[in-house]
Amino acid sequence: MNAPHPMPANRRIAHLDMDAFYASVELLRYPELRGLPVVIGGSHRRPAPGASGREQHARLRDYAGRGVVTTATYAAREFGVHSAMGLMQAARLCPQAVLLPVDFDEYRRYSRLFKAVIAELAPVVEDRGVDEVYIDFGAAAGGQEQGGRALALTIQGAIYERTGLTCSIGVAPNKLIAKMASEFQKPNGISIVYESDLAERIWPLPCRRIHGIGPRMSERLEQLGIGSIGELARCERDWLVQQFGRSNGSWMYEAAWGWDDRPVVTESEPVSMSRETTFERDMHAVRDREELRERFTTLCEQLAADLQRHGYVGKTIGVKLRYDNFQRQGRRAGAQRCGGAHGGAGAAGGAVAVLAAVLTAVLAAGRGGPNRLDAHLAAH
Ligand code: DCP
Ligand code: MG
Repeated sequence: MNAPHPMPANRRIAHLDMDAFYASVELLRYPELRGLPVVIGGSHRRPAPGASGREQHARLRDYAGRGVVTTATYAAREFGVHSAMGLMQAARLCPQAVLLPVDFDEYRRYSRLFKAVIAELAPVVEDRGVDEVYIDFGAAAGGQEQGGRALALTIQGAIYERTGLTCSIGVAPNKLIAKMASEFQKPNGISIVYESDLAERIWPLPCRRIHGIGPRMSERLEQLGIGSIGELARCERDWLVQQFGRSNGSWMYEAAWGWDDRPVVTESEPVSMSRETTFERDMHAVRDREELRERFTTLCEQLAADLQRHGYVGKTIGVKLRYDNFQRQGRRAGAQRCGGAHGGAGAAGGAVAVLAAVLTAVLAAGRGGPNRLDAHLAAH
């Protein structure tokens, strides 16, 4: 079997991702916590300025509420704590962890700072959110040396010097592989991957490590007996198209073969941001109204948090309900748009209220059995 497309020769693209970003920024403020399990999340008060010593900090064991872990230091991750886990569950795993509230303004400030350092060393950088970027090493001085290791080390060192923060960098022939490679040696790691490393370093990984294969798709792949990327690469493209539809099937086949020709784009202001979910069973618009409402509210909250994290405000809000499975996903129904969300649609409360109203309207139209719900918030 041959790879579907050769990768363009000599492309070197880096993916840089900050280590435990929010937590690491907090450690700059509270150096006495370095090396300890620290969890960021919840909305309690931070200690009074000027207070010092470990005793002043809240402990996870004293937490009561429904907040989730935003991120955790590597010391806390050793206890099994991870992003998106409930704080109460995290408290059972690591009661002694220090709990700090989030401070988006401070994280955004450091985000701008580390990106400014990179911009001085490489001209083509794509912003991918608060703590990650792609860098075109082909366009940067020295970017090809040692497969990119020399420039990666320079960037890592400069960021540390100017911010006190560490990051991990993957350098590869394309974005897809670079994104996977930046995780290979976290924290403070550099991984250089060549096209010829595909079978040895990429194929043993589970399919969900491909950016774009989420929990649902990877579950479906598991059901089909496909666990690793190598197993995915051995599937016939046509068979994958039958299972997942033309666009998804072809894309995942090419991804498994490490093929990706997306360029590094300097201006990456998103046109829209969205969250979506797929139900385990078909839902009925009337009978399952309450469950739909709950699931929908969760999506809205996630979306509002995404917007907040990236510092965006939405102007237009839309909802899509999908009534079919992967094979026939083109048959969309119930698409609605709502443009009346001016003045703070980016705020969580506003987005949730407007989107909930749109959903009610969609459901009132009386379509039964959606098995997929997409909530889209478009900022034009
Ligand atoms: N974040 C969040 N909600 C999540 C995941 C992450 O708000 N479910 C925030 C907190 C993170 C930041 O985004 O600090 C960056 O996300 P990463 O996935 O890169 O996680 P970290 O940088 O914290 O850790 P890692 O060292 O694994 O990259
Ligand atoms: Mg990170």
